[in-house]
Amino acid sequence: MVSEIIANKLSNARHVAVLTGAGVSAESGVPTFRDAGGLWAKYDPQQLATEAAFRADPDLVWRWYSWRRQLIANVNPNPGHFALAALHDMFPRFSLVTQNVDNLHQRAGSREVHELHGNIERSRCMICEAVFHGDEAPPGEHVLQCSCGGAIRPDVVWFGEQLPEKELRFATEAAVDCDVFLTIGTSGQVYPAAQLPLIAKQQGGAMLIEINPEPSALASMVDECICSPSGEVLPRLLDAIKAAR
Ligand code: BJW
Ligand code: ZN
Repeated sequence: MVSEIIANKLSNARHVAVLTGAGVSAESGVPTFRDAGGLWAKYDPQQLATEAAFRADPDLVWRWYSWRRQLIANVNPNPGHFALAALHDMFPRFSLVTQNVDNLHQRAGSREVHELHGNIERSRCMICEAVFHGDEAPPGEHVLQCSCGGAIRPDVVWFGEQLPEKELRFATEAAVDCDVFLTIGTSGQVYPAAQLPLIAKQQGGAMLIEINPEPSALASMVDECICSPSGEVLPRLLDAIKAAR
């Protein structure tokens, strides 16, 4: 499953950068977006994941995010998350960038997680930008109001919104600097995150490795694909790197 080429390249790497997507949490029981049976097969992103949708029907959007927050609170990190946390200390530099909002990397022990699309446990006021953590803005049927009168929204990045500038800058710089870039469990369809593997390869000359049971939009540009679930691949990758040293 993990070839000698990949194990050797990784065991000698100076800087490994990782981009994760919803697929890394699939084996924890968190639905992905674009797979058959994924969230966007059942729900319309235009009605749930845009600012216009929230303004049109804040309760609907709040309820949907409340349901997802509760689902996520009741699952656990899987062996893929734990292996990524263990990989952190194995290289001179290791950068973990995620599109996920589910906190599962942090719960598995990853210390520095760069979240491109926010975090579902956080909420923020539409007017004064006050931030609320966890049960400071608990899940429920109706959208909550800030003391300033503004509606409180999930602190995630919806379509048409800018990604957090600092995190995107970090991710871009890591892509340029790394010598191995791992793209794991993402369909590679959402920009600007999907640009990062290309930047790593074209600007940084990195080796691009994908871990995904299905070919993604990035498949034609990757150097190696390990085409199996990340919860199975990542623990083996960790063992293979240890064995190659
Ligand atoms: C497994 C597995 C297992 C299964 N193991 N793998 C350039 C070109 C075209 C469009 C655009 C462009 N630039 C910008 C856009 C527009 C838009 C966009 O990209 N649209 C495309 C969809 C067409 N982008 C944006 O709007 C972004 N903002 C932006 O660009 O702002 C610029 C701007 C400029 C000027 C003014 C204003 C703005 C924002 C994007 C925000 C995305 N938000 C979401 C929701 C977050 C909150 C929430 O969770 O509700 O983020 S959408 C959703 O998609 C979520 C994800 O993070 C994101 C990516 O999905 P991901 O992670 O790849 O999941 P899936 O489901 O797609 O794939 C799962 C994969 O896992 C599959 O491949 C499976 O095979 C695999 N898998 N089991 C490993 N066990
Ligand atoms: Zn406020």
